[in-house]
Amino acid sequence: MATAEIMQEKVAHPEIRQTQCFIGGKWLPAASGKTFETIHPATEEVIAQVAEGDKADIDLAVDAARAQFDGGEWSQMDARDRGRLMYKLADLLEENAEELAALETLDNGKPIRDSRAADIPLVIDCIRYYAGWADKIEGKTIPIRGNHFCYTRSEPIGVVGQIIPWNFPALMCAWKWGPALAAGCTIVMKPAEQTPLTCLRMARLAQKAGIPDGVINVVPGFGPTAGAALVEHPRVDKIAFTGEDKTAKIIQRAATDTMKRLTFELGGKSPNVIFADADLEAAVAGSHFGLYFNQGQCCTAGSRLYVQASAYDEVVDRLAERNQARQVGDPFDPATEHGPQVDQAQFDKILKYVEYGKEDGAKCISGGERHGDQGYFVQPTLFANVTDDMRIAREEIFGPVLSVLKFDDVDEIARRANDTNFGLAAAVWSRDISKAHLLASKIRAGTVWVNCYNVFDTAAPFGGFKQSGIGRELGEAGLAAYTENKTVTVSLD
Ligand code: TXE
Repeated sequence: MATAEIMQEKVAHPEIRQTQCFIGGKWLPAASGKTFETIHPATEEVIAQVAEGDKADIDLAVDAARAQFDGGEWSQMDARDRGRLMYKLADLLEENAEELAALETLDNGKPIRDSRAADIPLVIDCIRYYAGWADKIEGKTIPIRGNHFCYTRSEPIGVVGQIIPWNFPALMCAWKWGPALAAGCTIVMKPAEQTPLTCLRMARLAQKAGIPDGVINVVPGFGPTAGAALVEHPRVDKIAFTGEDKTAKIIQRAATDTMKRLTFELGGKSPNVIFADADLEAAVAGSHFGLYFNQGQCCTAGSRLYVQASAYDEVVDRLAERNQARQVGDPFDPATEHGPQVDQAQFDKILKYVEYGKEDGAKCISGGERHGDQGYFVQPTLFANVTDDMRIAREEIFGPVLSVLKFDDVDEIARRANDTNFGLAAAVWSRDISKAHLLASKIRAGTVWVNCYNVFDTAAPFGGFKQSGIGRELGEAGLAAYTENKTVTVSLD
């Protein structure tokens, strides 16, 4: 069979191997015996029953993580050997990449071409990148006054609770495990209830890689039960959370009494600005990708597209053409570009916003309906004539709904781009490099892309200004979020 034909063949559904809690190296049912269903979003079929962890399971997992941190094998291990185990994990992830990609597509619904080309390669890259950091976390010597020798140590923060969402389940797992393991922390992770399967599979591969039992623990379950128990636990030192800003505020309040360290990576309403002097073909392609990639379920989604007045109509027309051509359908078909939303709740939320757009007077140029009659598919939707006060221009939709707004000059666009409580990402498209740099400096966001969109690299820090988050992930900054700084001062008298 020719290679091209193999590429076009539908990918088979993978076997589901791990569905229980992973605690202290053991695979255990929930203490309550309860399970919950996880479904395939393209067909709404139940694909597995997963252990429904709660407080008792979190308690056991924290005990296991504490035992490794407080004097266990992990705490005694040379940093370079921690790195070696992480390299081994990255190799095993690579060997099992095809299975992991299929599992991600089954649980989340994202097209297999994306899981294969983006999610899983980025997972491997992240673990490998942080493996290299393990033995390079250094302190300083400081010339203080008097006859003293003063130095700092970067020590692991301790047992970390990690709570992740469903939009990039395996990748969010890697973003959290990578820096935590490199720093020498131990982990209790709660994956999203919609998508627990790749995280559990990755835990099995970590076990095979030889990462000692209890260093990584995974407790699947729901937010207000398992998640809340982790946040409130007195022997957990830090919570790293990715999800909705409302949930982060609940976590912030619940973590007050134990004064846990908190890092948050939250939502956005990212402005994407196209000047009339941009390469419009590239700007349209990048803006289309910047919103519709992953069915719009990206915290960085460029959901407010501002186009300079003289280019406005042309950009809207070209975006509409791309939407017509977009292949929506079975995510296991390698030709599919656009799969279903993750679940009924997200599907309902998105269609509600489509109605808001119509009610508020925006012009629906393409899409605006459910696709088909099975699964949580929403057509790629494009609204023109959107104004800043409309709900579709202000609130995070987290779906394939693009709002196109008009602007005239640079000063006006900086003010409008910043008129939001969010500050995660932004983009500028222009051939005038000074103008692009000027606007990049004025936009209050953690990431600004110039003449590109959604370019992520494990080495570059990522996170939000304002209510898009606290702290940074990835790069050296992401590592710092898993260490405590200790100052040691020695008398030389
Ligand atoms: O998020 P939640 P949901 C945004 C997006 C989406 C909306 C709702 O706009 O439409 O959030 O999605 C756990 N204590 N983002 O409801 O609830 C939960 O179990 C501890 C943006 O899925 O924040 C899951 O593991 N944990 C975002 C995780 O938090 C709790 C990605 C995220 O779920 C908890 C996802 C609690 N009280 C959604 N309640 C991004 N920034 O990428 C829930 N959780």
